[in-house]
Amino acid sequence: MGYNVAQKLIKDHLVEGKMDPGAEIGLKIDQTLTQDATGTMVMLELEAMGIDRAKTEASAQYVDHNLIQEDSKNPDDHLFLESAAERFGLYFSRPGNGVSHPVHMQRLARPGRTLLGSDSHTCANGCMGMLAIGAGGIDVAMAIAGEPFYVKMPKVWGVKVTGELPDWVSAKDAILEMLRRHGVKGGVNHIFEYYGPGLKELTAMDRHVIANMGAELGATATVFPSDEETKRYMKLQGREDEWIELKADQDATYDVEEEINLSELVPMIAKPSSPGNVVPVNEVAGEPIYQSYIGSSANPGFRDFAIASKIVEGRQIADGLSFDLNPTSRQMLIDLSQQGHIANFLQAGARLHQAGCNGCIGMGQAPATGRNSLRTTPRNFPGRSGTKEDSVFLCSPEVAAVSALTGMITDPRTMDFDYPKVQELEQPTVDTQLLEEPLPKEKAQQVDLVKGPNIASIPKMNELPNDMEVPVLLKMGDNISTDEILAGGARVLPYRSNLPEIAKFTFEIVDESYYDRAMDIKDQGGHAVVGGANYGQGSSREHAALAPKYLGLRVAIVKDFARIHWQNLANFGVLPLVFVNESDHEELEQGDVLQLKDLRKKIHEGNEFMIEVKGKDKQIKVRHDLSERQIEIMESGGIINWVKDRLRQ
Ligand code: MIC
Repeated sequence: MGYNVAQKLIKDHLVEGKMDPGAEIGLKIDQTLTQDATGTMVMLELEAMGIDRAKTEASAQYVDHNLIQEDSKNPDDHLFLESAAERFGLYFSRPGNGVSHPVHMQRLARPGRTLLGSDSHTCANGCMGMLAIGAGGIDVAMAIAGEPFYVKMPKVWGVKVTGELPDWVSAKDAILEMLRRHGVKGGVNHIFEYYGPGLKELTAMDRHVIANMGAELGATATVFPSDEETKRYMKLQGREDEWIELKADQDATYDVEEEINLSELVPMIAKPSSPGNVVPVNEVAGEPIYQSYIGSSANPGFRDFAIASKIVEGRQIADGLSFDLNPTSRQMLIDLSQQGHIANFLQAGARLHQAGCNGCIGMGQAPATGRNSLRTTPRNFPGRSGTKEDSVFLCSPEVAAVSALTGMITDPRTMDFDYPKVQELEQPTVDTQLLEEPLPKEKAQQVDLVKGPNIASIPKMNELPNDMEVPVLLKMGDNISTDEILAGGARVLPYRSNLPEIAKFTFEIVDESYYDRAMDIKDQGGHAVVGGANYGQGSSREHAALAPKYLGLRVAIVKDFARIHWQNLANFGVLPLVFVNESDHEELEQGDVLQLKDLRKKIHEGNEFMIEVKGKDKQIKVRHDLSERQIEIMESGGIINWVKDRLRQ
C-alpha cells in the first residue's frame, strides 16, 4: 500500500516506535526554530543541560515578539539571545527582520525535512513539504541537542482541494471554513494533508496561510506536497537546488477523508473570542469597528498586503478608525515599499509598524475597551490582544481592508468596485543582512552568554512525591487557552526570561487571587487545578506549565488536553490526568482536597486509578496517558533533572 506525504515524512525520520496511531513515536529532527518569547527559556535550558553545540542541520533563533523596548528588559533579552545563538551555533534573525515563520520559509525551509519550533504556529512551514511541528521549548532544546522528538503517532486527515477561489475570497477563508466545520479541537492528534487539483490555485504563501492555522484546529501538523509551486517559490528565494519533489503515492489512503471546494467558499470571519467561532461575514456585517489590523504569520505574504493596498488605493479609511499595518518580513517590506503599496496605505490613513508579530500577541496596538478589533491574525482568545475584555474578530486581508474603508464589518462582495488583481513579483527581494550565520565551532566556544539583570536561571524542580494531599485551587470550564493561563501582552512578555516574576501573572485572566493563594501554600505540598475540554489550547508557551509548577501546581485534572500543553506539563513534572467519567468534572469543587496515595506504583501499574476527595466520601477515577519515558521524567521532577541524571550515568 502506498504512503501519503505525512507518512513518508514520518517514515523517513522514525527513530523509535511504530507508526500505529496513538502510540508514542520518536522522530529525528532536522531543523529547529525558536523565537524570543519562548527562546530565552530554551537557551537557559541548553545552558542548564550543559549542551555545547546544535546537532541539527539548521537551527534558527528569531527575535520577532518582544520588539517594544519600553525599558531594558526586551533589549537585554535580544542581546542574550544573540550571544546564545553564537554560543550554541544557531542562525540569529535580528529584531526587525520579521516573523519567524515566513522568514524561515524564505531562507531555511526544505521539503522532506522535519522542523520543530517553540511556537505553535511552526506548522506553517508544512506548506513547503516539511513535517513542521510546534512544541514546548524544552522539547526544542532536546532536539537542538540531537535528541529525538516524541509525540503520539497522529492519524492523517486528507483534504482534497478542488475548484477555484472566487473573487474576494482567499486562502484565509479556506482555513476559516475548516475551523467552522471542525472547531478548535477537531484536529487534535491528526495531521491535515492537503492535496488535489485545487492546489494549483494556491501559491506557496497561500498554503502557508492554511498550514499556519492548523494550530487553531488543534492539529499536530499540516502538510502540503512539494510540487512545481514549491520549486517556483524556492527558485525566487535563490534556493532551487534545495528543492525535491514530495508527493503522495498514487494508491495512498487517509484515515479521514474530506473535500474542500474553493469555488463554494465565501468570505468568513471568526467572532470573539475563539478561532473556532466562525460564520460567513455577511452574518455580522454592519458591526462597527474601532480597529482593522493586517499582518501576522496567518497572512504573511506579499499578496496579502498588496491586495489590501489595492483595495484602499486612492480611498480614505473611515473616520476615527485605527488601520494598523504590520509587515511580516523586512525582505517583503522592501518590495511593498518599492511597488508603491506602503504609499497607498499611508495615503489611505494607515499606521505603519515594524516587521514582527507585534499586536498579534498584544505587543502594542491593544484595542480600546469594549471596541471591536478586526484582525488577520490567527487567534482571538480572551485578553490575548493586551486588553482584558477585548472583542477581536479574525478575517482575511480583503475583509479587513474593505471594513477599514466603511468603518464596519463588511462583506467585500458588496463593494461597488471590482476585485483588484495582484500579481506575484517576478523577482522578489532576497535580503539576508539581518540573518546572522552560525559561528564556527572554535569561535562559538569562546562566546560568553550575555545576561542582563532580568534573566533568571530556572529554579530547581522537586521530584514527584509518592503521596500527595492537594487542594483544588481553581476549577475551570472548557477551552481554557494558554493565553488565559499565562497572558501575552506588552506588560507580561518582557518577563519571559524571569520565571519568579512572570509567575505573578499566572491565571490572572481567570482569577486574580490565584497567585496569592498558590504562594500561601507553595511550600506545604502545592495544589491542583481542574479544567474542562481542550485544556491548554493555543500557544506553545511552556511558561504556562512552568509558572504554575513554580507556584506549586502538582496535578491538573481535566476532560481532555490540547497536545502541546499536555506535553509541557509532563515535561515539567506536573501530573496531567483526565476524568475517566467526564461527569466527574461536576463533582469536584474549588477547595476540595484531593488525596493521591502510592502514586509512583499506581502510574506504573496501569493508566487508571482512583483519587479520594478528603472528608467527602467520594472517589474520582482518573487516567494518565503517559509513556514509560514520560513517567520516568515525571518521577525525576521534569526533563531537566532527567537529562542531568542521564548525563551523570
Ligand atoms: C502565539 O501565537 O500564541 C505565539 C505568541 O506565537 C505563541 C508563542 C508564545 O507564547 O510566545 C505560540 O503560539 O506558541
